[in-house]
Amino acid sequence: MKRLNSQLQEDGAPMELILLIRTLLAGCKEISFRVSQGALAGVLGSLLSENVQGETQKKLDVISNQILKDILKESGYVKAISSEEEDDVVGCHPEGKYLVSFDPLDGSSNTDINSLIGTIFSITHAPQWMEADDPSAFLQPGTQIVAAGYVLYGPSTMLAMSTGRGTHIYTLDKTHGGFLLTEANVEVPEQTKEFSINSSNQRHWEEPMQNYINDLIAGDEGPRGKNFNMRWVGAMVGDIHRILSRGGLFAYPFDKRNPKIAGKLRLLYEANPMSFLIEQAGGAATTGDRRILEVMPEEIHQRVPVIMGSKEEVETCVTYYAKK
Ligand code: AFP
Repeated sequence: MKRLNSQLQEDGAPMELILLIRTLLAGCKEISFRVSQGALAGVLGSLLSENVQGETQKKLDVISNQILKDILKESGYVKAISSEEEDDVVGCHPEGKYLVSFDPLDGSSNTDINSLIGTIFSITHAPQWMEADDPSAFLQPGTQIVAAGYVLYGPSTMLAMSTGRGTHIYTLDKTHGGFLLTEANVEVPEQTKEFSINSSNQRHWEEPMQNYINDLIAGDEGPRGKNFNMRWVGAMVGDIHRILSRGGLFAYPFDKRNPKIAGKLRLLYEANPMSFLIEQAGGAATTGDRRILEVMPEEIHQRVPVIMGSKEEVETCVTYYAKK
């Protein structure tokens, strides 16, 4: 079986990027180990502190953030990091070539029920003229991403990653500690009969999303003329992994409750890396109005509405927004 290193070289990734990815994944392997220990490790439950977005942090979030922060700071390849668990950009090595944005433990509320969680990351070049702790270095659209992926901590630990030459899936072989290629050049089916959305928020969505989901739920008695199935993991990594594996549409749309917040999911370390993976696998990712990867970030914790997955289904959903 092919190892991660060989695939990265085959995809033409520069050596320093390969070394950075390997460093990041060494951190993820440690997180994977801690996650698998569960309650035995004594790490589950809430810390009584809140992160910048006002959510209660779980202990594992804090530990995972610390693991990644430490390992990336020490590597020398990274100029700065931005993390869901850090209020501000963390400056690393002044000569580092790369910027890394990450959500150290996405879906962290799933930790207490022993369900899917994961680490999401994206890597861009670091502008050399900026100070290491300058947040504006991160204000680059997703089209500038040089590598992105997630590590899913599930029954097996899996990595989905792209350096811009297709999306590949690897599985962690815990016997020797390496990621082995288990699916090269993933292709998201263009059509689907499955969707993912937290429909408890339905009354707060804008009209186009209301109409679109109503038509899906109407099934073969409605305008779509076919029945759809629904799945919701509560962790974007889990839902996107399913969509990479068998197709589907994932949405976390704009919510009218707080018009100042454009959605729940964060652009830099959730929407962008997942859009990159989905597009590299032949799918599509949009806010409803435009391609997510072209959104120009205004701040590091920015949120965006997200609709992504099987290309034809995403395009169908967008037609409802066009009628707005
Ligand atoms: P947490 O990491 O705070 O659990 O949030 C997970 C997440 O950002 C994303 O991974 C899920 O798709 C989404 O939130 C779930 O949101 P709901 O709680 O509204 O279902």
